[in-house]
Amino acid sequence: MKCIKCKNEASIYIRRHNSAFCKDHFIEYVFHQTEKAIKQYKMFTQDEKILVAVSGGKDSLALWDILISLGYKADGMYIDLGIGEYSEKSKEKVKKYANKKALKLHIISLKEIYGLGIEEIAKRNKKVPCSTCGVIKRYIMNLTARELGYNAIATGHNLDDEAATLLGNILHWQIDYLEVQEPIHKEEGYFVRKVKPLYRLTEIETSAYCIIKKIDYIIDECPMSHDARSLMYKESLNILENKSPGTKEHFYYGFLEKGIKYIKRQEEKIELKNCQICGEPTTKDICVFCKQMEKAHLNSLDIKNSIERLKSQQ
Ligand code: Q46
Ligand code: ZN
Ligand code: ZN
Repeated sequence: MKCIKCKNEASIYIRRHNSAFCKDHFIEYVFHQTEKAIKQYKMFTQDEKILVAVSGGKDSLALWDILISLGYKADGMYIDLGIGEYSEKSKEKVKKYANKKALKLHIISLKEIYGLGIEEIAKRNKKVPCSTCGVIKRYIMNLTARELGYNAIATGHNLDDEAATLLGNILHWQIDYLEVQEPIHKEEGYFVRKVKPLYRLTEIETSAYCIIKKIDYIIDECPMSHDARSLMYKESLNILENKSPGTKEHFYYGFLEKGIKYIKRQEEKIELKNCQICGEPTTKDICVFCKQMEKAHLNSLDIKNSIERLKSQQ
């Protein structure tokens, strides 16, 4: 098979576009798809500062590398969740990448702050690890980005992730979630803008990008991940994609172009107060993060103080 651009031997075939590319033109394709996503949703500009949430996996490291290659000002943020060997290995991959490229990387470690990892914290507040983890990660990312002056938080969600989430949300008619399934959440008060610049690329493409660019990423999944449903949705979509290439893309892009406008309700102004413990915005008296930490007998302000320390080291 020949590359559609230069007619040299192709290295990768993208079935849904019926296109084959050599290595160089595949990288160009990846850049083009990412730029298209950034421009279409006005995610950020070359002058803005972006904080990339890096986990050590293929998607987030590819995202960081793509943004830097495209000339964006992107720093990394790694949250060490204290999940044994998995966290150690993934942290090493992220540090290795940042050092190699001489990029700025912020690290917040739960174990260092609390002496506990996510599993123990979740056990203490009687929640499953992923729900505790989600709350903690969102809180830390937002606070760090805001305090350190970033304009946007970028995450490595890809087309497979977004299509699977969309399928799950439709199967259960989760209107509240469907309304916010665009690849951008604009900034709101104290909440920093959140964007997903890789929503036009599949996970096979982000892995291929890392392999071609020799980016060393962690292949293992987080051992806490037991989300059988999301895996099932991904597998179902893969069956459809195999039979009819382009299904995932049509499904998600079609939703963005045609479907979401019927679902989005008039934006109601939600009254935000300041959390009585940490001062962060919340609809309740105490924010969900502080509630969780209170239940786990941990001081939520310790996180704020660590972020203050990061700020003073700037
Ligand atoms: S890191 Fe955290 Fe994920 Fe691990 S504990 Fe669950 S949410 S699976 S993306
Ligand atoms: Zn080529
Ligand atoms: Zn709070």
